[in-house]
Parts: sequence; C-alpha cells; structure tokens
Amino acid sequence: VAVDVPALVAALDGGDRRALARLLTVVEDGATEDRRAVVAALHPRAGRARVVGITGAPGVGKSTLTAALAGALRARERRVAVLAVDPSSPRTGGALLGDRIRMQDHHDDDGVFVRSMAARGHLGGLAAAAPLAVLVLDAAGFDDVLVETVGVGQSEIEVVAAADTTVLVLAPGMGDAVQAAKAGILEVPDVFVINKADHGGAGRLASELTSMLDLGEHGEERPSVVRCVAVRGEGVDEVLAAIDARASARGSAARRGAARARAAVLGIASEVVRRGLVGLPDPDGRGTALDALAERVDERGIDPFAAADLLLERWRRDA
Ligand SMILES: Nc1nc2c(ncn2[C@@H]2O[C@H](COP(=O)(O)OP(=O)(O)OP(=O)(O)O)[C@@H](O)[C@H]2O)c(=O)[nH]1
Ligand SMILES: [Mg+2]
Repeated sequence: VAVDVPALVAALDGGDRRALARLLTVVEDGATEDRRAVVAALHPRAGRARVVGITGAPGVGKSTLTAALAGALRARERRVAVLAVDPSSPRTGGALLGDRIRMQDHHDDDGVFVRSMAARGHLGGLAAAAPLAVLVLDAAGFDDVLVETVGVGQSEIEVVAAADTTVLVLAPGMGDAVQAAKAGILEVPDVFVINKADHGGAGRLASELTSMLDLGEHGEERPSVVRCVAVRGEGVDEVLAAIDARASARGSAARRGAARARAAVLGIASEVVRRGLVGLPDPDGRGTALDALAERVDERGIDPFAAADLLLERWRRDA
C-alpha cells in the first residue's frame, strides 16, 4: 500500500487521529523510504514536547500511575500522549488506561492519545521504533509524552533513559529497594515513586531509599522520593510536582533532546547495519552470506570471529 506522506501530515495538522495512528505505524513498521519521508516531514515540527519516562518492575502500577498522571495533566489543560511499550496485554493495557481516564471525565477528550507498542516484532527493533514514535507524537503537538516501559531489557531502559524526566516506580513487597535500584533498572531516575503506599512496607521502602540516597549514589542531583496510591489517585499531584520540580531545577538542560536524538540516530544506524548484514547475498550461492558463513562456522571450518570479519568486509565492499 502506497503511503501518501504529505496527505497524512496535512491531516495530522487538522488533528486527525487516524492520520496520527497511521504515521505511528509507518515509523514503527513501514518501508524504509516511507519512514524516511515521515521523519523528514515531521522532524522540523517536533522539539516542544516534554517526554516523561516511567519504568519499574512488572505490576508495580506503572500503567495506573501513567493514566492518573495523564488525568492530572489534562486538569492543567495540557495535551497528553501516552506511549505504552510492551504492555502485558496490549488490549487490557489500553482498556485500563481508557477506564482510568474515563473515571476522570476525559472520555471523548482529544487532548489524550494512547498508543501501545510491542517491544518485539518491529523490523528494526524497539531502539529504532520508539524514538521515532515519540518524534511523531511530539510533532503532533502534545505537550507531554508519557512513555511507559517495563524495566527489563536494555532497549526498554534506553528508551526511558532518553526521556526529559525519568520516573522509577517501586512498590512495597516487590523486592528490596536498594536491590531494585542496583539491578540497573534505571541507575539514577529523577523521581522515585513508591506506589501502593496503601500496602504495608511503604514506610520501610521509603527509608531504605532515603538511606541509599544519603550514601550519595545519586550524582549531583538528588532524586526525589514520592509516595502515592495511584489506584485511588492519591499523591499523583505530588508525583507531578516532583516531575515539574526536577525539570525546573535543571533549567536550560531540562530537555534531554540531544540524548533522545542520539538514541534515535544510533537506533536507525544500528538497524541499517543489521539489516544490511542479515540481507547480504552469498556471492557463491542462492542464500545469504550470513547463512553460508554460519554453516561453515557450525562445521568448524571457520571460527565466529573470522566469519564476522568476512561478513563485515563483504558488507563494506557492497555499501
Ligand atoms: N493496592 C494498590 N494497588 C494498585 C495501586 N496501583 C496499582 N495497583 C494495582 O496493581 C495492579 C498492577 O497495576 P498496573 O498499573 O497494571 O501495573 P504495571 O506496572 O503497569 O504492570 P505491567 O505493565 O504489567 O508491568 C493492578 O491490579 C492495579 O489496580 C495502588 O496504589 N495500590
Ligand atoms: Mg503496565
């Protein structure tokens, strides 16, 4: 199917949500030429949105908090996009958000847009697709883009690390806080949220975190620690205030646009190299060079390093 990029971009300007959804699909999974055209058209319009990354272990309440934050931002008349990467179930993930937002009288609200995105299955992987999806949402004029990813997997973490403000959600009884932080989910978030503060153990988790931060394992800027009960909307305004405060504390460096751009460039470049390496034809056969080399490696005719050297050499010659 041919993609009429100028028509889609014009429709996007008119606030057409189907055009927005289509443009997201193109940058996530479209043909290279189409992705290139969409990004070229939208990049000059982007650069205004605040990107907030929300991560944490499975089940800590990221989606509930994200939906509650979307509601709080709407109350301030900000336009909000949510990008939920790899929700446990795309359908219930979306439905859950829909429910929460509806609870706050935001159904039919064209100031909220929710997009779910699988972490796997994209041609170029999450590293290339997610920053481009954020770019499209930014260009669509949303004031805030909330990116929710579960804190497992390097590419998921990279997506959140490139946000302007990062939020790590923890919950009592989900493992020791210090361990969670040290596991490298996100080394230094801007805001630690202790969600499910209605459960026992929130106080202990907060003091563990505070002592960890007292040890100075946080660089120059001390992250804030906020408790909330996302499911009841309690403490959500405080979470938002903490997010805002971090951004203003950093002043002109509040936008980590360059970090995001770096992730986007590296994601695309890696994708191009990977696709090139995978698709390189075998000069002596019908299959790919990679398959031919892999067979030789498996038969102990050549070692994997030598094979990689050959593959790269062939790719460079072709490129
Ligand atoms: N008691 C209590 N339950 C909560 C709170 N916030 C969320 N929950 C519940 O915790 C469960 C998981 O919430 P989600 O928001 O789906 O958590 P998540 O981190 O997005 O989960 P994944 O996307 O699967 O990793 C749901 O049943 C929520 O209703 C809270 O503050 N207190
Ligand atoms: Mg979720």
